[in-house]
Amino acid sequence: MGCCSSHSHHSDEKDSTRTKLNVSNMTCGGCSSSVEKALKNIHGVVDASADLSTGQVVVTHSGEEDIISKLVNAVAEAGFTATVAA
Ligand SMILES: [Cu+2]
Repeated sequence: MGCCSSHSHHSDEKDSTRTKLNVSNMTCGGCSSSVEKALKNIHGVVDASADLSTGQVVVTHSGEEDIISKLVNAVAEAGFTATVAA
């Protein structure tokens, strides 16, 4: 016990994953901020950053299995269509 001096983890950050979503019909800053807001409301989402020019949203989130469908559903509820980018 207590032998791991090199073992300093910063809680959640290590487990976070990034997923890129392609979101259709975001046409202005209002659209991208509603999408970001919808995503950030999901438990497990750390950050969401939408880029209007590419239509892509980069989401930083925890590694839960079902979170991807939560992301897609939240975007749908905000009135947009999201697909997971390759
Ligand atoms: Cu808009």
